[in-house]
Amino acid sequence: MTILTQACTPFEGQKPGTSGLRKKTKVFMQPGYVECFVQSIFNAIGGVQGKTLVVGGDGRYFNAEAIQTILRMASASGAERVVVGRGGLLSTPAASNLIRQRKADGGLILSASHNPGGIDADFGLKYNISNGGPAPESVTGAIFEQTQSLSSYKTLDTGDINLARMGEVMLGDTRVEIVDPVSDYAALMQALFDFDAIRALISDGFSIRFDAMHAVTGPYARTILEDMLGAPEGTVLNGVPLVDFGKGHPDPNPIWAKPLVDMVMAEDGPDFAAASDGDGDRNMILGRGVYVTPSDSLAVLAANAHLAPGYSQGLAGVARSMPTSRACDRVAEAMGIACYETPTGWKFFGNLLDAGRATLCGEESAGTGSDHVREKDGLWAVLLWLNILAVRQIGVQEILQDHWQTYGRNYYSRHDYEAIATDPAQDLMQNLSNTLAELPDKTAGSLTIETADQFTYHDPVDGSVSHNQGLRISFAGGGRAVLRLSGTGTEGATLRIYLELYEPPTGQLDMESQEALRGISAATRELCQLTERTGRTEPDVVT
Ligand code: VG1
Ligand code: CO
Repeated sequence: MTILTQACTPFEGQKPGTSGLRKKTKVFMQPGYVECFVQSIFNAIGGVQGKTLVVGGDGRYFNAEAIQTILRMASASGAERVVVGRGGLLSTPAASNLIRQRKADGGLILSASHNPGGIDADFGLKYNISNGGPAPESVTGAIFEQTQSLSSYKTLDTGDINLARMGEVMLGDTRVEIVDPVSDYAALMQALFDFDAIRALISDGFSIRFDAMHAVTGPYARTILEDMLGAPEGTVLNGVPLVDFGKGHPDPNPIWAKPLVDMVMAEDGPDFAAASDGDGDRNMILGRGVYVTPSDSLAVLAANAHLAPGYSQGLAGVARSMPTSRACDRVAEAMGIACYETPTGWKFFGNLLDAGRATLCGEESAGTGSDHVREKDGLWAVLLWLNILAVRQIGVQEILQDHWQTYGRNYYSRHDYEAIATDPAQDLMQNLSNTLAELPDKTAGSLTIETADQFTYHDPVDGSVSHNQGLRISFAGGGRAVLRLSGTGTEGATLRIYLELYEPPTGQLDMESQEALRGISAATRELCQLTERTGRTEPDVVT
């Protein structure tokens, strides 16, 4: 096997976004595209000579090919060991766990997560550091810088290796270890949760459904829910990972997982249902007749986590992304623990988790996790819910009611306006940003504005500062709107408008969410001149 040094010219736009580099699959399939990005990662982290890496992905179209490319390149650059999931599969939380368990130097995760897969859909690649978490901005910035001046990459003059067989193979001087993607992760879950209690709940007739959306969690959910916890066969729906996710959109929300929502809304529906996304780091929680917003889920988990063995000592603190509702803040306040507010994207939680300041973290986009790994974790959230339900012996609906009666209710919804042309979307944000200082005390729609600002994050651990992380507007009467542009899309711009209204325990707790938020939505659309600037009147996706 010979090491080849191939000349290359930089590709434009290899800039990691909220969670790694995401582009159309065909962009990634251009000759040299993956190679240039991977070499830039290696260069940015000081090379991989003698290092151990973890590599795996969500199984989408082009996953296997890209992994072979990465393995050849890791070998050509002198990596000592690469740990790969069998078949190239690793859920994002399982990859994070493997990086930590094996004390690897880092990992490459191939996924565009909740974005659809297939030759005409999306692909993604991201680098995680040795704590198991997504590379922080200092590293992603260095990677981007490398992509702009790269002139060559190194690879190996050899064919593909067989990823279907577990065990070790040598690729040049690099030891490639192909591991079962599920077992280490399942063992971690067993250490955190009371599997006996959950097994008893299920054998008592508590019925559950888990929709893996033909994405990576199928094998994990089957092993854990059906094999280890005794849920009947068929509990896991769409459990076989497919390269195009069965042409679905692997985003676990009431829009893209509608069949599951319809199921729990039926009279004879299951007691509990959940779904996860393409790479297994998101979760949607449902109970019979009820959808739990991710923001409420985080708050409920924070209030009840001590009921699970892994968290019986209590929580050091909680953290949420800025647009996530402030429901968990109230729990933290009542518990006397800190609550941190970070920008969108899991990479911002890493320092807080490493420093032991936060135990639980969450995002409104269906991401919840804890210090057990350094990624959000879909099945973990499902198991924590099941553990809590097993201990409390009441339904999801009752848990929510009880929560709202104790802490009040944060009505919440996100409205997405997708595939807007980039210029008008940026102008809209810029224009609103320019007027922020004048907004307090003005009225919009029927509401009075109290405060308006641009969110800047000061990382309390390493002192780094991240600017322009979203526009925040608060209204008299407990309402809030947040506006930001998505950093994971691959087509034009997606404007996300996050809406929130707080009702105290003595207030109205049983409104329909969209109804409760109507005034805030109208005021925000007026303020940002949505229709004038984008031609849009209604959101494409409401979650
Ligand atoms: C979205 C979500 C964000 C999440 C990110 C990655 O980012 O809003 O909360 O961390 O996706 O999730 P954006 O920039 O499009 O709003 V995953 O599961 O797609 O890796
Ligand atoms: Co994901």
